[in-house]
Amino acid sequence: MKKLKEYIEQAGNVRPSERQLRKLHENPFYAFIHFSPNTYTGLEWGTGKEDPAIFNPTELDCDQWVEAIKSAGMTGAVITAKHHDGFCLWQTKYTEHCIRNSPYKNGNGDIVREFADACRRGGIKFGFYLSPWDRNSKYYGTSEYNDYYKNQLTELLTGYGEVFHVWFDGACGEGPNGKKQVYDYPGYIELIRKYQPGATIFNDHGPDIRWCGNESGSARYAEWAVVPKELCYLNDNVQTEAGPLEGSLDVIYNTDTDIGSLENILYSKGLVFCPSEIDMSIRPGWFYHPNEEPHSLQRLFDTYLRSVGGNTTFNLNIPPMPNGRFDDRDVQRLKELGEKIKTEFSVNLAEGAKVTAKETGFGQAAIEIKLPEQKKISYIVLRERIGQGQRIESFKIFGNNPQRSIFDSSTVGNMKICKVNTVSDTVTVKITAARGEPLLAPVEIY
Ligand code: FUL
Repeated sequence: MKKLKEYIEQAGNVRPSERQLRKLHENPFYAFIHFSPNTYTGLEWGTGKEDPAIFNPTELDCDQWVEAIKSAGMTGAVITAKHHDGFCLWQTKYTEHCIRNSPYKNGNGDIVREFADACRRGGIKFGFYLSPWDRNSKYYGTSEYNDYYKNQLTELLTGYGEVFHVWFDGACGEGPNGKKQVYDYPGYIELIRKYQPGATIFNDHGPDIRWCGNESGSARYAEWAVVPKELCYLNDNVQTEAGPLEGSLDVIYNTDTDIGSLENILYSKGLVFCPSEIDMSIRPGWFYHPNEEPHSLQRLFDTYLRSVGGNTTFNLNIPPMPNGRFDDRDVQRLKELGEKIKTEFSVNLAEGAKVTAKETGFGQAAIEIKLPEQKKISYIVLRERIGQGQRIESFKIFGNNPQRSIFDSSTVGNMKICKVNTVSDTVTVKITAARGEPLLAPVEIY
């Protein structure tokens, strides 16, 4: 029993790195931009055989992208410098399958540069996605490919100023020679740390941000940032000893219903801090298809509540059109989303309210917030002091009726937005289980 309690406390003390904490606190909501020959062929996965001559954005306007991104409240953006088709949007030295051989600016353009400059002008962060899967490169499937990839990574890491997020996925299909590649992830990570130590790295298995496991925008009921190292094995900062139960966690996937719950971590060989990212496109496809419509405002807003408000980050894709601009319908939707987020969270009713806190037992506590009068309440926002670890296992929220909770759930983490529909002058948050002392920032009520 003692071992169990000690281990649970250790789990509650697993902490983020500086760069992870900064990401969660300052840039949890950012944009993805999918732009490549696919924009001109209508494909989602290019073959790698596309003629660079088809790539010709005649009205490219990265400032338009940045303004639209900002209007939604996003603070950074990640561009597909290279997608699976292998076509490079910058002037790389390492392949001719790039913008140099396109008609864009007579082959003298560099869209990564135009985009990075626009981000800086507009005051948002710049990031990129360099697909490891490359259906064009002749090196793919051989050890030379890892050098090729690292050379390109170095160009992007050293030529475009500060990078906040480097995105690479686990997609690994055949290259032009029918061979698959063994990716040298540790080698890629080493380069990113060397040239851009502040950048968070996204991959299915960490190190800094992991894939949430779906592209439909849903976080888990229990979305832990503290997870078994068996899943996020690219994160080498293992912060606990092995769990007290004998057994093995060899089979754990991003797509599992439960990842960081006690059932798993008690069998783990050790825990790391690695929150998840929800990536979703504003439209059904990642690339632009003229016949598709943006998702409804309600769907996007709900996804925001469940991602940023569900202890994950949110990477929302907006695909430019063949002419190089965002579609007006997407621009409009982003603006509506930004306005909705602003209005829904404009007046914090808990400001100046009387707050009483009680500790009620190991890992349990209650906080009562008394408002001066009855108010209609739509959201209650909880935040753990995540810099010290993620601890809350379960909680309930009560309004005026102490017999009936208005919201009950599992994890809190960086931020939990609890959507409620009540009229009350009291809000009581009861932490019913936690991995050690629960540490909540002031509760917000809207
Ligand atoms: C996946 C890719 O296969 C899709 O094309 C898209 O880029 C998505 C964001 O990541 O791994």
